[in-house]
Amino acid sequence: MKQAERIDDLITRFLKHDKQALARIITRVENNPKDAQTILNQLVQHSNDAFVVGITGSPGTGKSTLIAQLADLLANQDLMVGIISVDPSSPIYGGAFLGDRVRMREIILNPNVFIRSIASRGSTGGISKALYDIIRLYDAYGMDYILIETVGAGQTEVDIFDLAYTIILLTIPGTGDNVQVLKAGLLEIADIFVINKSDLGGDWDKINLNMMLQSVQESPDWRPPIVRTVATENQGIMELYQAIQTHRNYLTCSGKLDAKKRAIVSKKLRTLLETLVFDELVRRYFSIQELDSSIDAILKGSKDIYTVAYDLLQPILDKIERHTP
Ligand SMILES: Nc1nc2c(ncn2[C@@H]2O[C@H](COP(=O)(O)OP(=O)(O)OP(=O)(O)O)[C@@H](O)[C@H]2O)c(=O)[nH]1
Ligand SMILES: [Mg+2]
Repeated sequence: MKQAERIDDLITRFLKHDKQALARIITRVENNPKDAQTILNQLVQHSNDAFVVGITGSPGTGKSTLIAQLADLLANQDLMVGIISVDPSSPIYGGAFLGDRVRMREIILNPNVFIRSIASRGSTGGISKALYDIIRLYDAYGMDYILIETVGAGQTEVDIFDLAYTIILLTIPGTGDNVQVLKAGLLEIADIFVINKSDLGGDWDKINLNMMLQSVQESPDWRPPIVRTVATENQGIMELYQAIQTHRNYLTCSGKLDAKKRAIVSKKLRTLLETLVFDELVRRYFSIQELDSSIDAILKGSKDIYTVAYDLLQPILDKIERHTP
């Protein structure tokens, strides 16, 4: 009972835009599934229709610097911005989001801006869940924009492609980074390209990127714009914001935004149900020994994995059938 009152109190403060309450609520949702259900259920009516933007690119391309500038621009228009940084697992970059980035430390003091990091160590499913929950909480809190930073390598970026409405890909001039982008299959997925560090060049990179885009896209109804920025000097940030607005309008008018939102909820609900149903079935019907001996049978080559799975499932289906009128 006491626990529930404390959650109510936290939610009251959360809805009054108390950043400390937001931080505590995120922690409660991350750490305790029961609290998560209570909290998220109490917040269902609250949504600000936040627009979710994913920003990805190789390490050091300037993602954090750019996000800080973009957040500043949005906050100055009286918009509220929630930032999520998915920390790369490499210890070299891990945790660097706030540490030595002066702009980031400034931006966090802005009352309209809130930052949260998620460690990408651990399972991909874990990041996906944390991202989904924080996005939902930011939206309920009243954020207008949610900006997610991930390094475009490994598994993590897949999650933002699933969850963000607009994907921005950062490259930098003259590093062959474009080739990496092409290899990673990011060209087809990005909605907006940014050539950051344009103080170091970028004319040729823009032409190059344009050619690459033409070769992969046959007749797109959205042609990704290429924006050149110097994040450290706050140059090109307004153009980037306009490009985001244009993409947002395109998604809204074409019905793709609603379709995307539906796909996100559908996928999330399915994953959740899979876990719940599986856990419940294991709890009710399987013994650890039974599962272990099935694994032994597969390893010994006496049964194939599909047969084992169906053999395990069939008695459960029979039982359910017998109980269904
Ligand atoms: N010359 C120049 N340097 C920049 C620019 N933008 C960012 N930088 C510098 O590039 C370095 C990396 O910037 P970050 O914003 O930390 O890059 P990041 O992509 O977030 O890096 P990780 O999170 O570690 O992957 C910093 O020293 C920035 O000051 C730019 O437009 N021009
Ligand atoms: Mg960063």
